[in-house]
Amino acid sequence: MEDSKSLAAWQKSQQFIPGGVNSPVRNFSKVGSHPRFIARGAGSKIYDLDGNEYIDYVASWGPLVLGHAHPSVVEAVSSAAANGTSFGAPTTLETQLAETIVSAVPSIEQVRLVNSGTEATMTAIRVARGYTGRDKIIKIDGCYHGHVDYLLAKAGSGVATFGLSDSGGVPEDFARNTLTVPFNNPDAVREAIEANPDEIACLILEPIMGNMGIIPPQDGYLDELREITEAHGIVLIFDEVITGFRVAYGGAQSYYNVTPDMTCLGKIIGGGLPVGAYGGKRDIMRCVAPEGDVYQAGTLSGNPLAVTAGITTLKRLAEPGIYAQLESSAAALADGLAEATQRHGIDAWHSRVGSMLMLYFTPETVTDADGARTADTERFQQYFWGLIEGGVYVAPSQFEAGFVSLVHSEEDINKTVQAATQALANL
Ligand code: HOZ
Repeated sequence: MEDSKSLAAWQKSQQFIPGGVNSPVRNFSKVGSHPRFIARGAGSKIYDLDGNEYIDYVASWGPLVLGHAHPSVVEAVSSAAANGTSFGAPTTLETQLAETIVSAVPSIEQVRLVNSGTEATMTAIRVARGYTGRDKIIKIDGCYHGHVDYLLAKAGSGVATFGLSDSGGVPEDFARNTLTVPFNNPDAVREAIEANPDEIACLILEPIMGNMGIIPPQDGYLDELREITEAHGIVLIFDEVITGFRVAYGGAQSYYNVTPDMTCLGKIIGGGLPVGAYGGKRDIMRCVAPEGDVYQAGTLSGNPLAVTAGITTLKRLAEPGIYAQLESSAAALADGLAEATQRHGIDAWHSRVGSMLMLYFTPETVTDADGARTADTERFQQYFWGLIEGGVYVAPSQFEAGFVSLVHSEEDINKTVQAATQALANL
């Protein structure tokens, strides 16, 4: 496969950008090569500089549920741009997106728009601390909440891909108030709370782990977390940056019918432009400045282009039958992959919730981060290149989710299963 233009682009980018990329997991070093530089995307496909076409399951790491360059999004963003790209003053577009989010997401009575998921989680925790007057927080091993200093302990995504236990540059003092417990283990949460009575401000988690592959909550786990946190006055925060508007219009909290106190959003609500949001109960959100004393601000927060792309995307997702379509395309893909691993006698754990899916190369049943860590990353690397050769683009990491979008056709799914079957046969 021709890749000389991508290689040249990467050689140049490395001179000016660390690792040649603006986010570590985009670098292909963990699959032993250099990244493909993308020239353009259309629908379910992306095209690299060398003209190779791929069926894309990265979907910009989740946001592009409508596919690349969706005509309505492109048109809406173009006309918004013609009216000015940023004002640093309120627009009614922001209220429109906020109202849509409040009507869709059960836990959100008020919401603040920011520029990234990292900003959303960082601020939600600050608000929870301000609201409770407590300092300590509980996070889950393998959950990734962006690159916030004190949340990088035992994080997923790039931290897991690069085999780091946490990040350099974070003073021990910053992480002193972060307690980490395993996923799907409510007793571990109880123990952490008992050991730190009246000291825990919040428990933050991805209700479906999406940065360590895909790990769904076991039956009753989220309900138990809801009960425990409520009993101790601890703010329960769902990080739905990935799952929000992805597994259901109301996110994982409506899918599992468990309502947290606060929710963080990003990705899909920006329709492929930079955005984040945090929201929750009105009495908690009242702590945010200028109403309260918890400060958070941003020059480009609520940016008209990002907000317009978000509104246009959510409008489409609100149409009837959308989530059933995502479910049936993703189920067809997952079934095809499961059949292929079985046919070739390959140890694999297949995980899927709605249109998020993962194939782990492990004989284990993956229920937490330690289970995910048993996956054979060498095997993943070979599989990854088999897919690339077959014209299928997935994240260059065993620990990053795959996303099916509304534009993946039956033909795309069949071609993907064929490419995967060939890749598995060659392992
Ligand atoms: N944290 C994102 C993946 N879970 C990385 C996004 C990117 O590198 O673009």
